[in-house]
Amino acid sequence: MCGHLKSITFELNLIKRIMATLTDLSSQKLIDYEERYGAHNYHPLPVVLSKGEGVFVWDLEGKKYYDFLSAYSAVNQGHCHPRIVQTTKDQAGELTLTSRAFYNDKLGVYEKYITEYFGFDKVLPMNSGAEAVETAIKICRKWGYEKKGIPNGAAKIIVCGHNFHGRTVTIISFSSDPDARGHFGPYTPGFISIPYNDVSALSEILENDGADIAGFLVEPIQGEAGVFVPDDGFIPACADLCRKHNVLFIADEIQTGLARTGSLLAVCGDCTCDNKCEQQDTYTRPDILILGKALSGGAYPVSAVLANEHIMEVIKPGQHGSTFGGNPMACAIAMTALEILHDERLTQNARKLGKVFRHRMQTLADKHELISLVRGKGLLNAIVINDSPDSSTAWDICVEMSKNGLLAKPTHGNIIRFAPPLVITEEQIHECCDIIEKVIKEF
Ligand code: IF1
Repeated sequence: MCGHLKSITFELNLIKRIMATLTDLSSQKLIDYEERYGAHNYHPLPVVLSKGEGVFVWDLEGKKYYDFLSAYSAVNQGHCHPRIVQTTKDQAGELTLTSRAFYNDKLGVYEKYITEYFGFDKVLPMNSGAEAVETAIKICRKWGYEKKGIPNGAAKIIVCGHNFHGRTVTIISFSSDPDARGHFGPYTPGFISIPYNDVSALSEILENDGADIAGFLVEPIQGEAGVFVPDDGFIPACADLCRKHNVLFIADEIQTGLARTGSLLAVCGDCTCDNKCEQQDTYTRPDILILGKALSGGAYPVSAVLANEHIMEVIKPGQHGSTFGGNPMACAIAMTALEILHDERLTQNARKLGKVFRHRMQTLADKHELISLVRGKGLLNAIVINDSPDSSTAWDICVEMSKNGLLAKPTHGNIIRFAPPLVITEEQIHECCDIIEKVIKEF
């Protein structure tokens, strides 16, 4: 009976798709609509997706693709994970939003769950990643004045070159990307940029200027910069320096966290435990941890800032908040999304299949001049295409891969990022490597 229903649903969907192509809403029409009515702040690959399940997405014409972007690592748990879909449906029929003017019956439970999961005293719930980064900056500055004793208005936060932390005015104020910041000034002051992966640059600034520095904000692996993995000792050394100078170590794990890089958080290094961190002394613990994206498995915008009491207590009623932050939908979905990481051992899967993927890509790179470098950790990987960043080679390769049933997107012109949902199997990884190999060979 169940199988019968499934095939009817499938056929209905197929008919719907055929209808869509025959009527007004063909892919080209929808692309034209975006062109005509939407702001041109993106340049998408020309596929129009209308369905997702696990590692797969389908376009309007019914063509099936492996998703190797995972909405920039937001769908680590796979598209439309049945447990997340069920939680969303259940909660949508109960209560969606109260604002924080009143208590709701999910927030406290979620706060207990997520703080125990990551081993922090407190959480501040927000929605988008950029909001969570802004929140961390506000907490850090306030801590600087009220706990460290920095003169009011003088607090500085150290950031790294080629960072990506979001798109608000304050965040782009410390971006080094001309597109991200150009003509959006005047810029927010109070940030000092040092090169990424440069411990001595951090040490020097802290020695010379440490008294006015409140925090150091860093991505444990730089995503937008093209999956740039720092040297092994970089993160622990930075954390040690911060501790020595009474500076908050702030980790933006919006993209790298939640099993993506083969550990629960990228700052956990080689630790494979997948919740309730038990090795807090051995591995680097940020003073402030920022999460987003996969915290909802892609079903809802959910972000969070975690810290211990002596830091979080600087925020008092009326000093920060958001209409949607901590809403019951977000709380229910986030708990399910975190449970899935643990129950399906996605950390371990990402670690194991990441090695398989990089090995296949390295073998390919050794044989083909078109690939000059393979890098990454867990299932956050990239290949560098041996052509100028101004060339269209990487874009053309991505278009060709999409025709062969695999979706990935170039970044910085000549880098292709590969980040499939973490529920992918070894067999599927090999099939995807075959597709990439075929396209590279024919190129
Ligand atoms: C876009 C990249 C990924 C992030 C880190 C904060 C945020 C992000 C480390 C802000 C967001 C996104 C946003 C997306 C492109 C994307 C991205 F290419 F820019 F680098 F993932 F790879 N910190 N990253 O990666 O989170 O406010 O977007 O929820 O189109 O801007 P958000």
